[in-house]
Amino acid sequence: MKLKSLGVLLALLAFGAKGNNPLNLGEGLRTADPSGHVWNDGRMYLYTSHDLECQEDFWMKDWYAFSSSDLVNWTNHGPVLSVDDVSWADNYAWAPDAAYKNGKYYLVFPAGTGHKDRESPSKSTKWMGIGIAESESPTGPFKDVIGKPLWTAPYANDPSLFIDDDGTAYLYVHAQGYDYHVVEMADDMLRVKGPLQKMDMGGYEPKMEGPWVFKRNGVYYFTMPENNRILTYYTSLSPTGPWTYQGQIMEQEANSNNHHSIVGYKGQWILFYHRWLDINSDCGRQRHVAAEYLHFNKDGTIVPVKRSEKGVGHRLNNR
Ligand code: FUB
Repeated sequence: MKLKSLGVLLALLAFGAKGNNPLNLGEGLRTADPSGHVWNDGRMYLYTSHDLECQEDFWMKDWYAFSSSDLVNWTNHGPVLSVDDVSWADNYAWAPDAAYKNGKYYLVFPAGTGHKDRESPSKSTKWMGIGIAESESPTGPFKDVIGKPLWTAPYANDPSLFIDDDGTAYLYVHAQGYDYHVVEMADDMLRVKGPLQKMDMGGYEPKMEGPWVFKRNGVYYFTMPENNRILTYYTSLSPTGPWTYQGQIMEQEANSNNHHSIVGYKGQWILFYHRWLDINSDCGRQRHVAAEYLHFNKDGTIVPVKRSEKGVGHRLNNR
């Protein structure tokens, strides 16, 4: 009897030690740039980019969707859009985001053409723009209904949509000369309303990418990978600023980029992000999506988050 209990204890310890990070999204599947959303069916949906095995220079071809009700067991819904289905791009299927409006689901995605010449930058032909694809289902397939990018200049990527309580949709991007800008989407979500508008960031505008905005208790949070690596944030009483810089959410990992999203689920706040880990790889560290709980101080500031193996899945209010 004693031996049996010891066996159970050892099994539990071994299971617990493994933890839930990185997320089990599929054997051998390299995912990055997670965008988390909870739609009407109460499941968590994750939209990600997809690294080719041993990817170089972020040549990427398609976007994936996953869903879960416990953040531990994930259903892979497969690629929901590919650059093969986008007439104006053939590469750079980078960080996507999604939104639900007017009874439809939207996937906003960056994609592009050409190549980056790192030795002679003046010879680079790389260009990226933002597209918007539509579907009746959160798991696609999504269709590039307008058949062109939302704009051709400036060069832009890392789009992120925030829909406020009044239904207004705001698009934030990382764009050449247009970081810290925002533009409203037209009601049909297929056009932007006018030019990108510069936001007041309180005088602090470091290099950034991957903006993500969310709202909690009437406060808007503009979060980003500062210098493409350290997750930091600003707060405001409006989705368009003025913003006040608040500092770090998560420190950088070994000089590697990070990309994240923050979403409330079953009574907890969840931070999705990606890690660079060598897991059964022939080519060293590759990107893998992970998740952590995110906590707030009484004054609404964010408690800095540490990367863990345990991740999320426990503590969710499933009632
Ligand atoms: O995944 C390609 C690019 O790397 C993303 O668009 C950036 O945010 C960075 O994660």
